[in-house]
Parts: sequence; structure tokens; C-alpha cells
Amino acid sequence: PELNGDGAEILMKSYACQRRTPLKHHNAFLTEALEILAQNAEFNDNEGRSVAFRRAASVLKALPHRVKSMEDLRCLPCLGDHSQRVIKEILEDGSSREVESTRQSEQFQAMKALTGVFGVGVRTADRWIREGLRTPDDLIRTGQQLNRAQQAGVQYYSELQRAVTRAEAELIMAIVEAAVNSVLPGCQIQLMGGFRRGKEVGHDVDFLITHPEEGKEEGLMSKIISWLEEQGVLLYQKTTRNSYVERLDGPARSASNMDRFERCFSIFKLHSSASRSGSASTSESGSACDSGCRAVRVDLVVSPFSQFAFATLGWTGSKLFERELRRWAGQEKQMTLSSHTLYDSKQNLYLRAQTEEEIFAHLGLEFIPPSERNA
Ligand code: 8DG
Ligand code: MN
Ligand code: MN
Repeated sequence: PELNGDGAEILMKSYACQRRTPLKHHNAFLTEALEILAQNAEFNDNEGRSVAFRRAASVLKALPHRVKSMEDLRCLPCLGDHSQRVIKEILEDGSSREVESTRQSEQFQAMKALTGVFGVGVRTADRWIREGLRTPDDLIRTGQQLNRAQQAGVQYYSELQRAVTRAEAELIMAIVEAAVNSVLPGCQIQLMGGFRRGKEVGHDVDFLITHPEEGKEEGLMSKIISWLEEQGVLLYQKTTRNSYVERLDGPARSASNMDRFERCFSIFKLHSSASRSGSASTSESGSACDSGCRAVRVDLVVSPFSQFAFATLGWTGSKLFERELRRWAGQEKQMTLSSHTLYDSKQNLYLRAQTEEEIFAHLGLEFIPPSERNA
């Protein structure tokens, strides 16, 4: 195993969910490069390649020191030939030609701009690029057919590109609390995603809502949304009903990792003055976003109390950490983990949990706190 400066051994475990990954680390100059290649692979619909680069980057994020030479990488897991080549070039020349030419390429930049529109995925962006479109402006100019989400995405494009600050997240938290408390007292509301992991900014704000009396949470989302709509807070919302069914013979194999909670993808309207002073102002109604107004993406999820620990773990992220948890469960423990449940295929039973700590224990993993899940 590798020795660090003090001569102590660094034992780098191979699953990201076995490691502590802080938000701030020592190797951003390498991880940013590898993540460009990961993103490019995603744009080319090559998930395997993308995950390989993300795993490599994640290992470097967990190192307690800055990588200075290829020697530092001896005995580290998840570093494939390609990643090592890129790292070597950056260490020797200061940058990687492949990374820089990817970054500069018209295809990559157009994919970044178009998938950056809320409601636009890789497939749609790729089709538009083959039709000669490059930017969100091109979509408007050429009068492309857009669905409701994409229309909102184009309309609020520049606002949604701006990072959401923690202060704005707190402000939205206050609004969501007011909404939830007025439609169903006694609920628990949790800030999820990047902000729960300690990030100072995010691309959206994620919330998980539950009620300690199982069943009380049914139909809660539509009431919350009505309240928010009456207050004129919503610029856009799309609510999906809960479609989760617990099967006795274990979870159905599903192609997607999307969960089945009652949920809402939305865009909130904040008054800029309010987001500066920190006081919520929701009096003005209407759905336009004028110059004194700020548009922010908000995800709301409602979970039954019995699934709350799993939902909490599933919505904290990072995306790679979640992916690695599910891989660990399947490959090492013959279990199936989702944001709803944990199923043990050897014992043919669901393992219940009230807390995240219990889920890590079921999985035979050391508990990793949210602030160290930044894989
Ligand atoms: P950011 O917003 O600060 O940029 O990062 P984030 O908070 O980590 O990412 P996110 O895209 O908001 O996702 C938050 C977590 O929610 C992430 O770990 C994945 C998890 N998640 C689920 N189910 C689903 C789902 O169906 N869609 C999405 N987008 N995320 C989901 O558990
Ligand atoms: Mn988020
Ligand atoms: Mn989100």
C-alpha cells in the first residue's frame, strides 16, 4: 500500500461508499479534467466509460494530499489506463491535450449548453445538434417544439444557470415550511442533496418531507403545491404521484434508478430583495419573473415515514456515492438498495431501518456522514 508523507499507510478502499470524501480536497486540478471526460462520455451515451472516469476522479478526491507524481498513485484502485494517461500528462505538461480539445470542441460546448436547459436530456440535445442548433437562443429563434418543462427551461435559462446560494436555500426552506405546516401540521422537512453534504452552492434545492403518522403523508404534495400556487411562488411545477408498491418477492428489476415517491420538480420565484435580506416575501402573485425576481429550481419529495431513512440516504447523494452504495449492496451483499427499501436476496426479506446509521449497518459498511459523501 501507498505511504503518505508521515510514512503511514493509506488504505484506499475500492467502493466510494467505503471511503470518506470531503467537499474540499487536494486534487481539483486532476478531478476537474477527469470529470470533463466523464461528462463527454455521458454526452456520447457511454455510461460505462463515464462512470470509470468518475470513479477515478473520486479516488483522487479522497486522497489526503496533492498528487505530485505517478508514484503517488501506486496501489490506488479504480485508476484505469486511460485515466492514468491523462493524469500523467497533466503532471508532466500542466494539461492534457485530450481534455483541452474536448473542452474546446463545438460538440461538447453545444451539448453542455443544450443539456443545461431544464427539461432537456442527452438524446434531445443530440438530435437538435444534428439539426444544426447550438444554443438555447437557437431553440427560440427556430421555433422548436418544446414541452412545458423545456419552455420553462428556456424562459428562465440565465436565472437557472446562476448557482443557488445557501442563503437562498434557507429562504426557500422557510417558504416550504410555511406551506407544509399550513396544510398538515407535524411534518418533518429536511434539506437534501448537495446542501445536506455541506455545499455552499447548488444547481437546485432538494427537500424531503414526511409525517410521523404513516399514511398522513398521502396526497400531501398536491396540497403543498396548491398553497404555493395561491401564494404566487411557483413559476413551474410538475407533480408525479407515488407509484411504489412493495412486492413480497422483492423489488422489481427496474432499468432506471428513479424512485417512485410522490414528487414535484419545480421552479420557485424569489424576490431578489428578499433573497438578499433573507426575509421571505411571497405576497405578490403571478407567474412572470421580472427584473426584481429570481428563479430557482426546487425538488420536493414526500416519503412515507417507514421509508424515510432510505429516502434520506437516497436523496443526500452524491450521485456517485449513491451509485456505489447500490453496487456494493448488489455485488458484495446480494441485496437491493433503493430510496424506498433494502431487500436481502439471501434471506428473502426486507431489512427495515429508522435511521441512515442502521442502513449502513445492514450493508456492513462503516457509517459515512453526509459531509463525507462528496464522492
Ligand atoms: P447540486 O444540486 O448541488 O448541483 O447537486 P446534488 O444536490 O447532489 O444533485 P441533485 O441532482 O439535486 O440530486 C440530489 C440527489 O437526489 C442525488 O443524490 C440523486 C438523488 N435522487 C434520487 N432519485 C432521484 C431522481 O429520481 N432524480 C434525481 N434527479 N435525483 C434523484 O434519489
Ligand atoms: Mn440538488
Ligand atoms: Mn435535485
